[in-house]
Amino acid sequence: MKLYITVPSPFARKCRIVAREKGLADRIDEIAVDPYANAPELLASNPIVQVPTLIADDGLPVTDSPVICDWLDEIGTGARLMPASGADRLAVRRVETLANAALEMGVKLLLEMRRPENERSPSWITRWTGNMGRALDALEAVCDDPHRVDMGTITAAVAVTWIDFRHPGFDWSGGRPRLVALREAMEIRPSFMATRPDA
Ligand SMILES: N[C@@H](CCC(=O)N[C@@H](CS)C(=O)NCC(=O)O)C(=O)O
Repeated sequence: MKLYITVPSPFARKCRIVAREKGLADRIDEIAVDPYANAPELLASNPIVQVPTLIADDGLPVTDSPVICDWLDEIGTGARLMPASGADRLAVRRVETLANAALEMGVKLLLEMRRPENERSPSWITRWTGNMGRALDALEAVCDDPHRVDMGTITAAVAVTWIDFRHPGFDWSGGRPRLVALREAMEIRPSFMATRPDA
């Protein structure tokens, strides 16, 4: 399999972590590409030219990190990171979705901040920042065990590390001790240490 990535992308990092947690690292070639330059191999497999994009064993592309991670969870070894059904599945999905929401707001904010100063919208910046903070507050409320490893907690830890990396002026940790503890516990796992966004 091939996985198109950028090293800083939190969505790609999540897939790389899941691949390692599920014993699939040796089966996946990670290929760094520049989505913003419309890297031809990425453009050929993903119409919206985003990383991560997985080329599965059948040669067909799989896009969107939750879908890629679901597939890796299914074909890999070890305990399921996403429970197969029922209330447990919904609980993990809730955490995953909140973490993704925080990330999506963080990416919108980053892109806004990268525009020339005279083109930036103060009202969008306020909105994306507020949404990102509220998503983190909601995550704080549900991440009650820093040592649980599943698709939700992996996404939450990836999200706070990326927000800290890309938005160093944003106080993600103040008043969020559970997220601090979760990040500390997760970032010492080999899968996290091998995929640091600042590598
Ligand atoms: N919903 C997507 C989001 C992926 C995404 O936003 N990727 C960014 C990098 S962090 C990207 O490729 N941006 C390039 C672009 O949108 O043109 C996922 O979960 O995989």
